Amino acid sequence: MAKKRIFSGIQPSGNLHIGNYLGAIKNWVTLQDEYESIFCVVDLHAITVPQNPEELSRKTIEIAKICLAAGIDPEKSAIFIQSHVPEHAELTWILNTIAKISELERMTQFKDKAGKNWEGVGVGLFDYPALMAADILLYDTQVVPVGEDQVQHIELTRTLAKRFNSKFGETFVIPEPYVRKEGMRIMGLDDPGKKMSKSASSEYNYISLTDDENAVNRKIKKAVTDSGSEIIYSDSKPALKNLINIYSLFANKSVKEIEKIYVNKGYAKFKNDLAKVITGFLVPFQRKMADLSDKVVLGILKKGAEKVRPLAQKKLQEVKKKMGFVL
Ligand code: ATP
Ligand code: LTN
Repeated sequence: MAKKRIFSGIQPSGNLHIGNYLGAIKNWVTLQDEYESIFCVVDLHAITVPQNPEELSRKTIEIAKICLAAGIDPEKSAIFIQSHVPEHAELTWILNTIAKISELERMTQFKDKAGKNWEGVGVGLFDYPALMAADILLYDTQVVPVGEDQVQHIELTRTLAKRFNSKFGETFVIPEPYVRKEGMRIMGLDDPGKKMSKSASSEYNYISLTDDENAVNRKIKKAVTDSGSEIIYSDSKPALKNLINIYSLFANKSVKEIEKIYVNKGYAKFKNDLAKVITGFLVPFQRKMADLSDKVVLGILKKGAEKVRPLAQKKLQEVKKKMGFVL
């Protein structure tokens, strides 16, 4: 039986943290064996908020390095830069004519990012979900692995695909979101009520993928905990629950196993080991990143674009033909 196809994207902006890794990239690495996988560095999405040009190109390569060092295998998966396949932008324009203002206005991410005075906000930020729909629909994607926060965008993608199909005839595959439970939401180390975020005001909120051993130790030591001294996984102990989740994902141990190890051991020992588990991942990961040259990475990204472009071209031709464009 043919493998199902997945597509996912990641923005080349900000400093990636372990939440991004555990919530997104780690899942991609696992999924690439089971699915035909396409991964995209979404630079066109990044410019929906102002970007410094040098920074954008540096980050684009850096994100690709992160994916490769984390285990995305270019022999198994295609990894490429969104703007290298111009069909993404062209299909976005077409989908713009199908999407409704009221649908885009409802998007939580837009409301969060645009704030109250959204009349002055760029149109690109408003239109972000249409570009994301184009990414997904160009490749007959069946499954879209994403964090919980992106599910609303996939639902909109499904709506647009169905609307197009019913107006112009069967064209797009209707994609399903795929959200892995444990990695779903890593919370801030300084505030387990909010997700770990690169835009947090304190560096004690997150562990960056570029943090060294010292920084990891410092941040884990300072991470807030709940009252009591037992290591138990419970909704009534949100800070500890988050730390156990992080431990579990990095050490590939179940929550139950972790609870068992720390019976009568207390927070100090648990935190000490957690810091070790995290650096145990970060040190070899950072070494692999350092070993990848910009040139090699760009070569891989260009090859990835060559691999997927024919699929995108074919789908876009089909769309244009159905809509009545002269080809
Ligand atoms: P910001 O918080 O600054 O808005 P971000 O850190 O959420 O940005 P994105 O670029 O929006 O980063 O997300 C990249 C990927 O990482 C997405 O798939 C998103 O769902 C996932 N992700 C981001 N933060 C977390 C988190 N705290 N826990 C799990 N997954 C996360
Ligand atoms: N919006 C997503 C990134 C993204 C994406 C996509 C994910 C852009 N295009 C297509 C899945 C499929 C984010 O911010 N994580």
